[in-house]
Amino acid sequence: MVDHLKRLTWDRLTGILQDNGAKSEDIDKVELIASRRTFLGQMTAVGALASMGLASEVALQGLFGRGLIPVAWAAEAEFMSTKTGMTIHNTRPVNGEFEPHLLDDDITPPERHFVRNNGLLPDRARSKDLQGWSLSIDGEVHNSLVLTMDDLKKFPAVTLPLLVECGGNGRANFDPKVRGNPWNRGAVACSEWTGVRLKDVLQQAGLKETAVYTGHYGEDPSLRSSVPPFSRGVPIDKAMEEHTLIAYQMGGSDIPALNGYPVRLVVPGWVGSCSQKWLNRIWIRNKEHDTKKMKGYSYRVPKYPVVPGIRPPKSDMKIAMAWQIKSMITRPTPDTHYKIGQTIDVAGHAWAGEDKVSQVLISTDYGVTWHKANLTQRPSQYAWYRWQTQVSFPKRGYYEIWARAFDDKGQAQPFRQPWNPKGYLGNVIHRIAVHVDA
Ligand SMILES: Nc1nc2c(c(=O)[nH]1)N[C@H]1C(S)=C(S)[C@@H](COP(=O)(O)O)O[C@H]1N2
Ligand SMILES: [Mo]
Repeated sequence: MVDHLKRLTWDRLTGILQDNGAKSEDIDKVELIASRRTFLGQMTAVGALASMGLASEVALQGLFGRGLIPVAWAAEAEFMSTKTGMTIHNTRPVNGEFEPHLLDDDITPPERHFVRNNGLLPDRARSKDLQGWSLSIDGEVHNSLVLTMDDLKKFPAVTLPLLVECGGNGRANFDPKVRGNPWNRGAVACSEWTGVRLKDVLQQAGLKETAVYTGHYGEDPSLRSSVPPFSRGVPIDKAMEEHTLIAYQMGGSDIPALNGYPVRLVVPGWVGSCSQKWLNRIWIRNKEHDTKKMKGYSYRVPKYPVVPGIRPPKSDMKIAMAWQIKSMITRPTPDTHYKIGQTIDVAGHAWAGEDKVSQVLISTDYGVTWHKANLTQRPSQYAWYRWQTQVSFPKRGYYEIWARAFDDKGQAQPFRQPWNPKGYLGNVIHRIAVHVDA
């Protein structure tokens, strides 16, 4: 708790520095000295603020320093209780994930779908009042549309298990460390989504020849007025793909407030930021969408492998799109104790963005030998695959179970995480600890 409050404080300070015109290089420098998790670091940052004459902000710092959250923010917290067992990285905006052993279900239940918010929860998500809500489709279309919920539900409904994974999932495994939410492995979910195909809606609007990209907008207010609304987009081909949905239900019920009520996009297999929540507008563009979150280092990775810790120029960055081969061990719970020779059920999921998973290999001897896990076919494209196997250990001691997935193109998960400046698309092999007692 204390850790995440310190973290919250640091994020707030970063915001204050930005609002006061500090350059991102300078913020980086302050952060380097401040190393966000230490108390001394926090104090250095407070000192920096004081020297900028921001006395009232220093007072606010006092509030956080005592572990208190301004009452105005408490409403945000109300919805966090719906996510039982979530590891919370931030409360404003809300960011939280689930440990892998809590994500064992083939279909992730709504209360275990991670939360990645850039801004604040829209009032409508709290009140569940559809009055005044509509979805507009405009830009490079022949007929702009303004759809109510009833209009939207006139399109054929589809229900599919689809994977959504934050582009930053796995960031905690980057070395050197990178800034941003320290997602470990749980910012991923394979929920059952109900909605309509984006393709069907775009066809009704009639795409012009000039339509090349989408631009997504939602109802969530930004954290600060100086921050533009969170908006990203996808190439028109991905928008027209039959698994790309405008969803209005998760797991057969309304989409949870924190996950985008009443309507969101689900662009499966791609970085989660493409899946706009609290959706109310899709702007069809005649060029690549060009908001802040599409540019610079945002949701971008180097075009070539870089020396860890070195930021290539912006011109050498490309947009992060589909995920790569990846797996997760959801059984057993890490650090479980077993007896010599006891059979241990090992299981998990594997997925590969746009590609197919071909095999999952397991090692219990630090990668010297490997054996194949049973791989079950997924129910549909963009759902994750289930794999399972059994292991046992003949001698007492500390052991690790490693899982490594391969895709149909021969790509495999790396043993060490390749580095990029913002810690995106992390897919290093998953290792868990087990103990065998005498
Ligand atoms: N309107 C809006 N949509 C958004 C976001 C946001 O902050 N605002 N976050 C995006 C990011 S970065 C991710 S990873 C997914 C997370 O979806 P979830 O919170 O339902 O798990 O939503 C995406 N859609
Ligand atoms: Mo994300």
